[in-house]
Amino acid sequence: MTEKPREWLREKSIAKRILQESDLILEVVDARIPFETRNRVVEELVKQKNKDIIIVLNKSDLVPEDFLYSVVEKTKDEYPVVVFSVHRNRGINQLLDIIRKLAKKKKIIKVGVLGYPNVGKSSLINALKKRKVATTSPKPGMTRGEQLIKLDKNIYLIDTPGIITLEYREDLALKGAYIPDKLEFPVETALKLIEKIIKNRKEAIKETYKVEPSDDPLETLIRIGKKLNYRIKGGEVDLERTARKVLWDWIKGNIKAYWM
Ligand SMILES: Nc1nc2c(ncn2[C@@H]2O[C@H](COP(=O)(O)OP(=O)(O)O)[C@@H](O)[C@H]2O)c(=O)[nH]1
Ligand SMILES: [Mg+2]
Repeated sequence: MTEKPREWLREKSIAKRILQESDLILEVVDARIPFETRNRVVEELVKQKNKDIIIVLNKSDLVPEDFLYSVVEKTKDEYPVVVFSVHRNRGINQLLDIIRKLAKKKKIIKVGVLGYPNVGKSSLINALKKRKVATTSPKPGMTRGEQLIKLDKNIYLIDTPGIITLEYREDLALKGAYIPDKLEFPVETALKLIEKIIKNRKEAIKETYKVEPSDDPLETLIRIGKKLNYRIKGGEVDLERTARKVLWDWIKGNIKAYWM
């Protein structure tokens, strides 16, 4: 179940190199789980290097305004924060203004775009550029290597693969940052996710699967599997298949749950 330490070192060195090169860091987070998708290790490195950082709350279209407001209130004393949605074209001009203001003081600036896999880094770059230059995908981990993208004559954006620090795959999957099909025990992870959803926004289960959520995550998973008619031989619910489906729905933003 443990991630190889080597993985961690490689990712950390990518983060370090990008921080070295960048004048400004955009830390892109998933607005549904804004604190879980912030990476304190990366933030600490940014602080050490005295670089500017902006938290970008992407996928804001998936959460209500009052939730966004609370997140901004809780974040803004520590870092500047921009509410963003690639899908709704929200926050683009605000972010461009901030970047351009900073660029005025310098000949050339490089903006490093960091964040967990699948938070929308490449989509955000395309939105800022107003055309498709970076590869996007609903599958976590699709951006390989770094990509330098020219925004203005003196502004460059650096697209990066998601920065993963030492974390269990299960935890990454909960953040939408790991492909569910590669999980050894998807049921375990799906149960953890369902538990969080039940605790924070039960209705989301009903909205997505048209089943009544139970307070018990396993019972809820079974109800979802029955509704989807995912069965194994003999008629029992196919828990693994149901678990993967739930995890994919979470990644794709089909489940409208969110928490601090
Ligand atoms: N709902 C929603 N989905 C988004 C938004 N931005 C990106 N996505 C989706 O998130 C997935 C991952 O996007 P991508 O840019 O490849 O993420 P990256 O791995 O961080 O570069 C894609 O399926 C996008 O369509 C957004 O503002 N709202
Ligand atoms: Mg990408």
